[in-house]
Amino acid sequence: MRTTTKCRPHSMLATVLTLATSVATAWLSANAAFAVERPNVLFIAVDDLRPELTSFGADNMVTPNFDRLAKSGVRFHRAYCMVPTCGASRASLMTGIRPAKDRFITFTARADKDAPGVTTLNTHFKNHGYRTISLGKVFHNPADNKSGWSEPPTRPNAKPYITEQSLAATVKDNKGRSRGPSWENGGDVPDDTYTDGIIANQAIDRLRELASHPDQPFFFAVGFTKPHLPFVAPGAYFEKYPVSEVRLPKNYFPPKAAPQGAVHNSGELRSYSDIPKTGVLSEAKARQLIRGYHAATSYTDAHIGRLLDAFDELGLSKNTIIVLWGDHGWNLGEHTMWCKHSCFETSLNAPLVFVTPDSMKLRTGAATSSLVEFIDIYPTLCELAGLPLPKHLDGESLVPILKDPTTSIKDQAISRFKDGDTIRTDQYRYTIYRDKDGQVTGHMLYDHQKDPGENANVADDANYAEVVKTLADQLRSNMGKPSSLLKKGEVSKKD
Ligand SMILES: [Ca+2]
Repeated sequence: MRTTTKCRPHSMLATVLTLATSVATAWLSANAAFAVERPNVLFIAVDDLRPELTSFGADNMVTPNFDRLAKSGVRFHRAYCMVPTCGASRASLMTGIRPAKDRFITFTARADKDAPGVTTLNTHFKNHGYRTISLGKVFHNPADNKSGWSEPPTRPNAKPYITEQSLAATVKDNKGRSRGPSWENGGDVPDDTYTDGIIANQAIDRLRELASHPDQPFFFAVGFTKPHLPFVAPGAYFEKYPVSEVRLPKNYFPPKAAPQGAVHNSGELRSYSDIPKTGVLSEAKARQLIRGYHAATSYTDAHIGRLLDAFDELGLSKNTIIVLWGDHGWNLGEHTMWCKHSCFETSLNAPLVFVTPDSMKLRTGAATSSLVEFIDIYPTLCELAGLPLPKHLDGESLVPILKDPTTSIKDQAISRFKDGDTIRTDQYRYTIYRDKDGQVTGHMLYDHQKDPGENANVADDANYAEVVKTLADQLRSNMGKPSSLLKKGEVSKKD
């Protein structure tokens, strides 16, 4: 076990607030600490991006722009989403509060419905004089927390498919939605034939306009929509991944002794017209999907590159923080599973990068293996911008890690999905499943020192009995408390 250096930024801030005579004074004090007054924030979300990027250790990816961003800041190799599905992950991140069994459950979860009255991240910046803008997919539902933006959110949407072949293969799924193939090679078409090219065009225009008002700080959220299914991109991005070089995961098999239901049926993928409803996908189909996901990742990478080019050209790096996050992980055939929606590492680990202006004197070009959670993004941005921390926040500021990437601020990352609650520590991932009455229906433990692929559940191995007991206690005492058990006026907080 690695030695943990505990930092408690909440108490540091509390000290600042005690000494200050007003919030405004505290704000100025905190900013003075970073020598950038009211820094802008460029907040980049990427839908369904798993940490399979060159800068995160991949040897098979073409992601020069994610890597360029990662190398100019601090990249977090062990960042975990709170819930591995779009709406719930984003609602938790934007409120800064933990999910629970009755809060932030599904892909349609909304912050303003599940945590009414909570000051979201964008609202907090708006309340402190920032111009807050949402372009693309930020909250899952564009109507969520609408009042927290200075203007109505915009979400350009191109047609999902363009080829005759895809259009002919489009069918209605069991929810009545039109579903075409899981992937499409668009051939020789302009990049803005698809949505992320359009988002980038609009984001660049908006960035130029924002930069022309230097007296007005901004919080600009740009949400890219790929590599989320379907994996569509112009042909040039598919050509970066020759078919003959596409590899299946080493563990294209279910884990040994995993509880029933831990490996799901990849339901989200099954609704696409080229995917059989049940059964393990053929290796040929698996290779098509892997290639498509990689092509869609490189496609979005190119558009992040265009946005970064504009950012550099406008000279924004001197006073703008960039944070980039994928909203959760993605299974690309590991354990024969696809999509997210599970309590395995591949569903929960997602990319997180912070880039700060040079004058803040924080680290650049560094990687950290500290365990962090997406609820930590909100307090981190507050501290960097010198804003007071709302009392409801469950996370911790990551600034100590941005100063020294060997620092740890917490001993565990805790996530959940539906009936599963899961804890990741330095060495282990342990998950407990319960039925609706709270009775335990199964559990699984993976020893990452011996089994980083999570291929053998050892929860019932007598040699791990003490580990299981310790982790179950640690999970119980740190997981989010259900909203139904909170007292009036409380928002979340663990037990
Ligand atoms: Ca997502």
